[in-house]
Amino acid sequence: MKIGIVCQATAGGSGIFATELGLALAERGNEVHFISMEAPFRLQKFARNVYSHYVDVINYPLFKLPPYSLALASKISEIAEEYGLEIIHAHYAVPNAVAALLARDMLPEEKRFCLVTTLHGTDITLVGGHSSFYRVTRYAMENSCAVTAVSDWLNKETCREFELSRPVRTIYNFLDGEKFVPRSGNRTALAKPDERIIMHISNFRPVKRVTDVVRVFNKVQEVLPAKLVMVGDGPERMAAAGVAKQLGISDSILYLGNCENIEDILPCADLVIQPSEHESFGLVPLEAMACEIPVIVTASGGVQEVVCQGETGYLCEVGDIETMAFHAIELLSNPEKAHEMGRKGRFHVLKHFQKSAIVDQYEALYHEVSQMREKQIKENGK
Ligand code: GMT
Repeated sequence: MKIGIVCQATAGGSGIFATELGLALAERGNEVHFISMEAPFRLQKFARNVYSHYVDVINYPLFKLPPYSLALASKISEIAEEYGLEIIHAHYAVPNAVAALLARDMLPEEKRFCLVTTLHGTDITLVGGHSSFYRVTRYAMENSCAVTAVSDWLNKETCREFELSRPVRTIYNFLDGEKFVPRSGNRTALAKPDERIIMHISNFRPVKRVTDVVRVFNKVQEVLPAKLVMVGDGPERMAAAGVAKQLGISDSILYLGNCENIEDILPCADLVIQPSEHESFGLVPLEAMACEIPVIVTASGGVQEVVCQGETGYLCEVGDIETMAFHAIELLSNPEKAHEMGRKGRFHVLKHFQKSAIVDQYEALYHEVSQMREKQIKENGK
């Protein structure tokens, strides 16, 4: 099929997942066109059947903010027409799905594509729920050919918050189990031989509660030698650094910034911690589990469908520093237990979040919506 993937280019789970999905679809022989502001984070330079198109936004002085959504809509429409795209798969409702709807309406009837919208989390919980975006988010969902959510939790949240007249389907995110594998990483580049490594990976937005990471780490390093490795960047990085300074532990923390080769860094960790306010899925814990690393996450959102309590990691209450630190110390001082949990984690990931099974679900959905559209065209022509 000819498929357009519209996604965020910045380092964030939705763009990363959209990139992995697009590459997987291209490997299966589909023609995949990425449409985004710039090269999506983690998109390789060249891959067979993959094309990239970037949106031009002019910054005319009359505008306080350049209208990116309109330029995106024009680009989607242009590419869909030029390449005869059958499907546009928008990741993140605003502005991607909304722009795709406008793009579809700009095309003549016979050239219109089917729009599949995948909700990733903050597009519903933080952005879509806000009064400035509520109506437009709802409109995008009601007018897509199909809407999917990355967890049952997000599915339910969406239906509750938006009272949609149509069902949302859950399709979990997947992970490439051959890319994320347990192996001995280059630990010496990150810590001394006797230090245990706690890792946090995120885009350092307020929802990630990165200062909790530092506070948990502080309690751990009081008990055993440890290093905190922070991967990623974002608005809360300075807050994390500030708390570390107050606690006098700045020297025990490494900030690596954004890294594309997470699969090389993750295996160096002994434990991954993600103490988010909520997490609609949790790609990072999934990646960690695939590398056989136990995880500590918060029992809030769809991540509860990803991590099994006491089996593949620990789910703690949001903000419960004491319990998170307790489990971190327990795991770091008992490598056998941590290893057993890690092993179960990888097994769980390969069983429930396997790439091929989930790409099958998306392909089946594309075929289903295409057939529905053909049927509709025939009926209209009668
Ligand atoms: O907030 C982020 O971490 C980025 C955000 C995004 O849309 O880029 O991530 C969301 O989508 C990911 C991929 O589906 C999920 O794994 C994350 O759980 C989700 N983030 C939140 O719900 C906070």
